[in-house]
Amino acid sequence: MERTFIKDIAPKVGEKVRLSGWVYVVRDHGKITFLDLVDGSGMVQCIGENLEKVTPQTVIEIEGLVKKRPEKLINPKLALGDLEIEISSLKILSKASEMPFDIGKEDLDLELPTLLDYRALTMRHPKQKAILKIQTEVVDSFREALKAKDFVEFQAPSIIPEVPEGGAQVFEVKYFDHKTYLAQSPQLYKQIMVGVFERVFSVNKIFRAEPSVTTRHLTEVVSLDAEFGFIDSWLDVAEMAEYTIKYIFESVKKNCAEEIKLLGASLPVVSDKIPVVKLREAQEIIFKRTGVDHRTEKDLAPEDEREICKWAMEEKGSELVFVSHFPTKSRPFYTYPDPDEPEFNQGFDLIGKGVEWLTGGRRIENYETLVAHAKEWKVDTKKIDIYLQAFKYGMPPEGGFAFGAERITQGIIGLKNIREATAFPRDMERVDTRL
Ligand code: AMO
Repeated sequence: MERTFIKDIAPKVGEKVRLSGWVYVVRDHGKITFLDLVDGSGMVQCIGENLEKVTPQTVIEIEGLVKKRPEKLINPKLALGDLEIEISSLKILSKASEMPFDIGKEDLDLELPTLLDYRALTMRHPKQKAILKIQTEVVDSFREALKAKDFVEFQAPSIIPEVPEGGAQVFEVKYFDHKTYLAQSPQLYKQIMVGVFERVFSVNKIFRAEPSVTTRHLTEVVSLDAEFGFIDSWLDVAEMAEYTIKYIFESVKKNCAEEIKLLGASLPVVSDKIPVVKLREAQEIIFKRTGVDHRTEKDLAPEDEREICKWAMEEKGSELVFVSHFPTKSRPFYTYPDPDEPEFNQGFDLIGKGVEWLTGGRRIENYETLVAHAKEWKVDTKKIDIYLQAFKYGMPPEGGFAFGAERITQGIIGLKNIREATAFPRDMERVDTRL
């Protein structure tokens, strides 16, 4: 008999099927055993008499009859909670050792280090799987949103010769006899690609040598990057970012409804138009609301990001807010200074639920200005030669943005720690095992 996926049993009531999967929970009632069987597609309760003893996570193959459950035994929490399988035969394919924790609990309730120490197992819990499913949907829908706007995906390199974003947060790579870096952003490459396809995006790993352990920083991040030409203003870039994040929310709502429900999450509230404030305006608002005076700081502190989101929700009905116009000197060399106030630039962040989800902005497209900026920012122009070529030989006014996929997932679900938003988080203290 051919294997049936659990999700496909509903039309087979009254028929015999062969199912394979993992035992999730076992309940022994003397002669009768109840077990929940899980495969890649779903979960179903199975019942058998005088079965061989099985432990949670043991991989089995069964044959049995698909039956409707009696009305009062229907489990409304399960997608297939109105069905059960009456087991006629059971074969063990791979026996599982005794689990180090009870995986059958509604909530795992493990401390984060334990959750990660047993990552191969904890990810099998329905709520952990739900997080990873949402993360996948975030990435898929980012792609879909941009393809619908004629963006072309490209593959950015991971080994780069120069640091585009500035700062010391890079991993050096000994590359034969040369010094190179793990890419902290595909920034320069996506800009080059605007000269090729006009509208491009990439889904890449980026690497940040974050020297601190926080609830929102990883050292390896899935970066969702976009870049496009022929813009009239930086606001066109913010608009595209807004369209993209709203598309992602709609897709998660539509395609991960079960997961959202299981996690008790609710999608962020966004207004028709996400509010936009300049950094200095945001700092003024924060000062007025809290008395905290950060009005001369060059960026928002974490508590400022939380406060400006509170303001956006209370005053504008949006859990997301754009903050623009950071001091030109505090942002990377390629960011476009505002002609009306050149000490501030046309770069912006999108803050969601109190955390930065995205950075973007208009870029300098004029070759001479770009070279002058690179020098002023102490970027070695010889090492970014192919980048500069793209600008010397015709580049339209352009801009772009990058979301951190884990930050979006963390925000949508309301996870306390970003490490839960990804399968194999890397940080200063962990590369799979604790360092
Ligand atoms: P930035 O450095 O702000 O911008 O990164 C873009 C987005 O990536 C995510 N992110 C991180 N997430 C988790 N852990 C980290 N250590 C981490 N670092 C970054 C954040 C952040 O908003 N080149 C620009 C983008 C652009 O202008 O297009 C850049 O790299 O969500």
